[in-house]
Amino acid sequence: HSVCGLVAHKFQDGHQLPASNCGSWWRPGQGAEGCLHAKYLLYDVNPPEGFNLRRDVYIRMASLVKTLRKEGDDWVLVLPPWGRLYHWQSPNLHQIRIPWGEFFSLTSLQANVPVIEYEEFIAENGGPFIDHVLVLQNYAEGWTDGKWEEKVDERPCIEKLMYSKDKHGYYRGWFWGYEETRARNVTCLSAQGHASVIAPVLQKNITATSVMLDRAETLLHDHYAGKDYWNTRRSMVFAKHLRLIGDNFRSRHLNSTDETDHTPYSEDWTRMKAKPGSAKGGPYLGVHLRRKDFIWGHREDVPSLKGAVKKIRSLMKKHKLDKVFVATDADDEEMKELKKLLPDMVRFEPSTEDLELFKDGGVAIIDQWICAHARFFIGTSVSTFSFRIHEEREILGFDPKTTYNRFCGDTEKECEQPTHWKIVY
Ligand SMILES: Nc1nc2c(ncn2[C@@H]2O[C@H](COP(=O)(O)OP(=O)(O)O)[C@@H](O)[C@H]2O)c(=O)[nH]1
Ligand SMILES: [Mg+2]
Repeated sequence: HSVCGLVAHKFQDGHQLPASNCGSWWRPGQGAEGCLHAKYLLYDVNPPEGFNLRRDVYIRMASLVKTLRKEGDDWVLVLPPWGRLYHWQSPNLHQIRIPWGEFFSLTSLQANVPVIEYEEFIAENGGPFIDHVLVLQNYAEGWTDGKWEEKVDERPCIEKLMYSKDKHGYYRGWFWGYEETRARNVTCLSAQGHASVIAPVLQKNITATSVMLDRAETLLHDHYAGKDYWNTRRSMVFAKHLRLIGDNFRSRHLNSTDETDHTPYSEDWTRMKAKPGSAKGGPYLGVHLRRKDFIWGHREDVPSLKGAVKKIRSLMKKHKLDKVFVATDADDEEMKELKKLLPDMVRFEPSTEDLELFKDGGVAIIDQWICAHARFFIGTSVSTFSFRIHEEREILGFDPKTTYNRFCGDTEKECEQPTHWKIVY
C-alpha cells in the first residue's frame, strides 16, 4: 500500500482535495498512515441502466457502507466512474471515465459517508487492482415455496461471466473503461434482500481489502424514503458549475431567482431544511417529457405529443403561467413536431462548447435543476429522471401538490399519480 492523496485533485465545482487530504473521516494524529483506508467497497450496475437509476443505487451502497462502518472497520465507498451510458449519445463526445466531481459536489457527498473517486482508489491502492469481485445475482430457483425471505449465499454463476482471465491469471472486464484494471478473484453471490443483508459476508467471509459488487442494483434499499435514505439523497448536491448555469438560465429566460421564488439554497446540505410549502417557484410550468424508449413500446401511460401539449396548455391556464420550460429526450423528428405544437416553449439548448464541457449527464442535471425550480411540475410516468426532480423539489420545500404530477396516456383509464415520498430529517 502506498500513501494516499499524493495527487491534488481539482474538481470542476471549484473545490480541491489538497495533496495530503484524506477526506472528512481522516483522524488527526494518524500522520500519513491515517490516509489509508482499511477497506474499499467498489460497485457497478447493470450496463443498460440509466443515469437516474444509478443515482438510486448509490443511495443503497451508501447505506451499506454505513452499516459496514458500524462494526468498526474503516470502509470507504469508491465512486464508480460515469460512462458508456446508453442515453448519452451526443456524437463526438468522449463520455467515459467521468469522475463524480463533474456532476456532484464531492464535499457534500463526503459529509454523508466517506467516498473517494476511482482514481484516488488507484493511487491509495498502489495500482488498478481489485482483490475480489462479487457478481450479485438472484437465486436460480427463485423464491422457494413462493415465500420471500432475505438471504445471501455463494452460488455458481447463473449468467455468463462478464469477466475473463488473462494470461497472468487476472480477471479482465469493463471496469468503467479503465482497461488496466484487473481483479484477482471473481465469484458469484446470490442475494435477495436489502443492501445491508450482505454486510456479514463482507465482514466475515471476505478478507480482501478491496471488494467490488457488480450488478449492485440486485440489492434493495435498506429503508426506502427513510431518514438515512433522505440524508444520502440530500448529500447528492449537484456540482456548483451546473447549478450556476441552471440559475443563470432561470433568471435570463424564466424570470426566476431564489429570492423571488423563495428557494434559498445552501451548498451545505446539512443546513438545508426548507419548511414544506415554503417554496414558491419561478413563474413557469416545468415539464419533463420522456420519449425515446418510453414510446417505442407504445406504453399506455405515455401520451402522444398532441396529448401532452393539450395538458401543458391547460395547466398553464389553470396556474396562470405564461411560460413553460420543457426538458425532454425527444428525437429530432419529435422535436420538430413539438416545436410546431408548442412554439413558445423554453428549452435549455447548450452550445457545442457547453455540451463538451457538461456532457450529456451535465445537461440532464441542468434540465432537472430548472424543472425543480418551477412553480408547478409535471413529469412522465415511472421515469426515474422525473422521480429525481420530485426529490429535488421536496428538498427545496415545494407543496407536494405542485410536484407529484404526471402525464396520462391518451387513452389511459386510471391515471394514478406519483406517490408523495415525504422528506425525513
Ligand atoms: N437532457 C435531458 N436528458 C434526458 C431527458 N429525459 C431523459 N434524458 C436522458 O435519458 C436518460 C434517461 O434514463 P434514466 O436516467 O434511466 O431515466 P428513466 O429511464 O426516465 O427512468 C437520462 O439519464 C438522460 O441522459 C431530459 O428531459 N433532458
Ligand atoms: Mg432508465
